[in-house]
Amino acid sequence: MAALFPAESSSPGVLSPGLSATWTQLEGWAAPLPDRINGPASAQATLRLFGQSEASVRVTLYRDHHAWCPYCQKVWLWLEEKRIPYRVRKVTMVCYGQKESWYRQLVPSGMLPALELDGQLITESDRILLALEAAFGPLRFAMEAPEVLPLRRLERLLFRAWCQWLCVPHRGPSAETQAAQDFDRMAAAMAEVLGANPGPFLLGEISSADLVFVPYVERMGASLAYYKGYLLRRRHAAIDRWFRALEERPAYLATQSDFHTHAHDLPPQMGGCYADGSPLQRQLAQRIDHGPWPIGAPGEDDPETSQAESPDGVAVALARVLRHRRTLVARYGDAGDADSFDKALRCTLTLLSRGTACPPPAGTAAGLRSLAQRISVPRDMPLHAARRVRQALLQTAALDPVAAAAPGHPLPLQHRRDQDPQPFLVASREQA
Ligand SMILES: N[C@@H](CCC(=O)N[C@@H](CS)C(=O)NCC(=O)O)C(=O)O
Repeated sequence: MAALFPAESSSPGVLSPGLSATWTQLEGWAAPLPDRINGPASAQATLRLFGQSEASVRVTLYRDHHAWCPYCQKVWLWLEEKRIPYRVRKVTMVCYGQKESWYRQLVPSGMLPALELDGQLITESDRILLALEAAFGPLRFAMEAPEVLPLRRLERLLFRAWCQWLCVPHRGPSAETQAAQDFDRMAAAMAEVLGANPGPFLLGEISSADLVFVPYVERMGASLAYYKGYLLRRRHAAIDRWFRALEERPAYLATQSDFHTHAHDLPPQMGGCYADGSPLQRQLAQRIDHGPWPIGAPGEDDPETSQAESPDGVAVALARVLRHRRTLVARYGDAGDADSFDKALRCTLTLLSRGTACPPPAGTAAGLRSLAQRISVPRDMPLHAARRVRQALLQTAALDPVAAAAPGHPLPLQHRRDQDPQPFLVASREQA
């Protein structure tokens, strides 16, 4: 049995092929904690000051733990773009677990987002933005400016056309084609507005109008690639240009998810997402789930992002996994044999950070594959880091000496309680 397990390396920086690094070595290679309070925006931040004093904070944003709620993303982006100091309190969405009772006392419906401004509680994302505009001024154009109102209506029409295409099951090919054309026409209407401006944004420079479109257009791009084989950014150059301009902005990068996360979080939220089963759709879905990433053909633009990985991408990915390593071992390992998954995770991180392949203990492939399917962007880490971690998990699983092909636990379609944040929160409190 011992021969199946990689030995542990004892030297601080050098690894022989097949050896797994120790936790101490891995910690030495991880990126240091970033300055979440005054540095670039981050999904993990709970206080943002933008160089101001803590006493200046007038705003608390209540948003979901999962960093998935589209209405929360809109408000979150607005605060970041305007550089308004704020606190974050995170709440569980019903789809992921039990809603916190303290939040139900504050907001009986349990709906997110909510925001406290100078002690006043406000719900409904558009009402929140109006209140923020009244207190801090608009983000270039106000939500009710005559330039913005027709764009907000266009966003709703685009949203409806997306739902009609994505979320209606079992219709014939001609109705499917019609729904695709209807969506494409609405996307073309957005592209036309973008094309009418000299700048890349809807009204030239970034404004509240763009923030209204961001959350769902991001979800449209991801879900239509996965379920319909339709690449929104390739199809509409002006929308690609808009995303490229957004991806130059640290505020957007911190809130941006990826195709994999959205493709699997949307079905329970939307009441189902339906694949068209075309060869292109199946090929893209396979790549989104199993890589390799980026999912485009070599030499083509990456359909998910225009941003190259940062030089410390691997060290960031490593730091994010290390933060939760004990909880990950407890959740994805075999209850009676935590040691095996501990080693499997170290093998994965050794491959990730040193490029040294390391066979995991026998029988750990299913846990590694389950974890690969549950890395969530931006909740856990940024897009490029998630690709690295998923790839290392899948490559390590394939080296399992007895169960190399074992599949991971399937992702649920009706809920995502497999993503319950509670165990991670308990562990974070214990570490603090
Ligand atoms: N019209 C509301 C919609 C908010 C909404 O639908 N929020 C969802 C999350 S995206 C929610 O909180 N659902 C309850 C839950 O999932 O726990 C707004 O604009 O704020």
